[in-house]
Amino acid sequence: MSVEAVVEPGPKHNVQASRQAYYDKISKYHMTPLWEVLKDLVTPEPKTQVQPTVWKFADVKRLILEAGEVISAEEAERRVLVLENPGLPGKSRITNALFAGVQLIMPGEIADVHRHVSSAIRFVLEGEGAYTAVEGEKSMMKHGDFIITANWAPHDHGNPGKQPVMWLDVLDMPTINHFETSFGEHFDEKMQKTNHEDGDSFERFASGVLPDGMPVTQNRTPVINYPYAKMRPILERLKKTGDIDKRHGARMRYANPINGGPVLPTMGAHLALLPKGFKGEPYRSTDATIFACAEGHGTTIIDGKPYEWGVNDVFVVPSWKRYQHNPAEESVLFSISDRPAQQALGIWREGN
Ligand code: 1HN
Repeated sequence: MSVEAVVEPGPKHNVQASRQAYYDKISKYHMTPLWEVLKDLVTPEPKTQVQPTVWKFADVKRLILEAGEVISAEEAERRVLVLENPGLPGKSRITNALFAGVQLIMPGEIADVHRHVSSAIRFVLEGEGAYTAVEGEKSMMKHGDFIITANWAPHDHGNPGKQPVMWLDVLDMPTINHFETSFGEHFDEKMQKTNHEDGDSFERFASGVLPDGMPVTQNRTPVINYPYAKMRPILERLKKTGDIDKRHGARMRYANPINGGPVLPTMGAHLALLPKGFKGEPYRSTDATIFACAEGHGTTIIDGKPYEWGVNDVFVVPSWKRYQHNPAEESVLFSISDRPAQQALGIWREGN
């Protein structure tokens, strides 16, 4: 006779029924039993709804150009297609902590001045002749440029050029809304007065000198644009001297030049060159990471499955999922995540 056969169903049923009655009773007092949910709250490893996903630029471009016919930048305020993670439908986010979208600005359009608590970064995908103005600096946007719009920085965009211009927007908005600390406001003027010429903050703060007396405690970079034209040759230097990480390739971290910290307290970014023939070793970390391909094409194995990417494609690796990069030719990947926030809280981990 099996053990189960001697256990009477009655008492067990009574235990469950009496527990449920107890739960119903305490729920009226806004209390619930931790022991029923503890295993979901404290897991042996990070649990995530985020799904590895690739957004192919051919699709994104075709569809956002269509949005250009449906709504003007002015009406939309910001004409952005949200890259919504299929594991987080309706949540306007690509990872739990970060928003990502692709923005289009057509020739002759402007997106007028506003500011908000959410910090934003832009990574320029396609088109030339548009600018973004941030804190009085007007910055022309070119493919691969990495542009910072810090917490509460006034910003507006415009396209006096001839081509549609598209870029990746990443914001820490889900994090700001998690803390319920969102404020935002519009300015009366459509364009900021810009008394700082293009490239001013890069030359002023990232040239190995600083304006005398400048405090070095600022937790965000003073640089508005890290131009691809300045970054790309540095990757070439790393490659030439063999400074190639076995997991990440020849990789740089975008730094706050006044103290070496991350560009923003909530978001950090890297730029990596994956040499021809590179076979990345496996890596994982607790910061779910958004990648954008600036050059080349290849495959990234995420959690055992291949995801193919090419120029301007965007893909996301969830927290703690193992990944390996396999470029099919020399390639450059931009990446961004909430790593600085996790590190500030002492909860960031990496592994292989
Ligand atoms: C925003 O202000 C911009 O200024 C882009 O270009 C995307 C997504 C959510 C909230 C604000 C921009 C945004 C955003």
